[in-house]
Amino acid sequence: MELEFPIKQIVDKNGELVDKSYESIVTKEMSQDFYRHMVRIRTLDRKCINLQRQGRLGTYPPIEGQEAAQVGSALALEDDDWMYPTYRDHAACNIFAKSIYNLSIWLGRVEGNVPPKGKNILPVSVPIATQLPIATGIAMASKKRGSKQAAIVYFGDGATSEGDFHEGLNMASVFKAPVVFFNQNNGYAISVPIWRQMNSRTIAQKAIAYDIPGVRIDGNDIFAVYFETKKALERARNGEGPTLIEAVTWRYGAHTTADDPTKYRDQTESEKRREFDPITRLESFMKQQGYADDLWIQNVAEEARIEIEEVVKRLETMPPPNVNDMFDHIFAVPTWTIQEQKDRYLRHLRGEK
Ligand SMILES: Cc1ncc(C[n+]2csc(CCOP(=O)(O)OP(=O)(O)O)c2C)c(N)n1
Ligand SMILES: [Mg+2]
Repeated sequence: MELEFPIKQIVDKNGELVDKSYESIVTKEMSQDFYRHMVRIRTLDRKCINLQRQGRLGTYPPIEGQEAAQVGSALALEDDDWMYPTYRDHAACNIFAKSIYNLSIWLGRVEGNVPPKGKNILPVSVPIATQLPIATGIAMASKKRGSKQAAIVYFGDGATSEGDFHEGLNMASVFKAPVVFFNQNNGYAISVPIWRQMNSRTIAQKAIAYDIPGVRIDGNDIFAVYFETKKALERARNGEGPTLIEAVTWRYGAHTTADDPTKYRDQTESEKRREFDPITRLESFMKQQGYADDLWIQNVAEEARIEIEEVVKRLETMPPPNVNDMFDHIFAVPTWTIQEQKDRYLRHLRGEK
């Protein structure tokens, strides 16, 4: 199966352009743009971990290592496409939205789930895989309306063991829904390594069951991510139906800041994966091509640092979360069960029985 679903790569871990058919397609401008976005995201991610450690942010799911998968796929979308993210896809959201709008999710504020006007980004899905059938529905609706909007839905390796994964893919295949199923295989579902939750050798091969294309890509090669996602979106827009993309990547750090990865894996082994890092790889490629030098790289880092400091400043002027929000944004009119929970909780906060 690994042979039938080889990992597609355009630039290898040493920054070598291995797929020469992209020679004139991968430009200086594109490389610089991709690099800048990945550095912004890594700076933001590291900042968030520090803020959490200082008690200035709630539990936070880090993404370090997955920057290429998220930035590359988000940049492949058209402005009015639909995106359905999970809790780990804040990079994809911010890049697609062209604005860092969602940090306050980790402070319990609803604004973090509200994208800039005109951007079709759903609130992050925490219940694993539940977003897949919904994304299929969104794509079917777009097709029914005769629009050219496609949908992309993100999910992890662990999500492929849920029924919703199979329901989403089957329905999308049957109705030729214009949806791209974008899987980030980061090796783990919290503490469970991929080999303990499935016998399949790849995630891409699961597409066979639904007779849709399954593409396995190097998720740390931003060019492979960008171009394969673009192709899948094109197929969707042309009425050819869904595609399953497996972006093979790695999460260096913890599942969330509430998790201790040393309890289930050797972190020195994890750190060795930096050999395949998406940012250093692009940096080597750009230096080899003469697209970047140390001064340019330093400037990008400094610009990112300044931008993220500003984002944090804005974040910290927000008022504390409103407890009503927890109950008020699930249904337009709350069910009696939610109303009861809300009343009980508010009574509790007032110190009443
Ligand atoms: C339906 C459901 N079951 C269990 C959980 C608890 N849970 C939260 S994250 C997670 C692991 C998901 O792993 P994966 O899909 O690989 O995504 P990753 O966190 O690696 O991005 C689990 C089991 C949940 N949120 N929802
Ligand atoms: Mg995972």
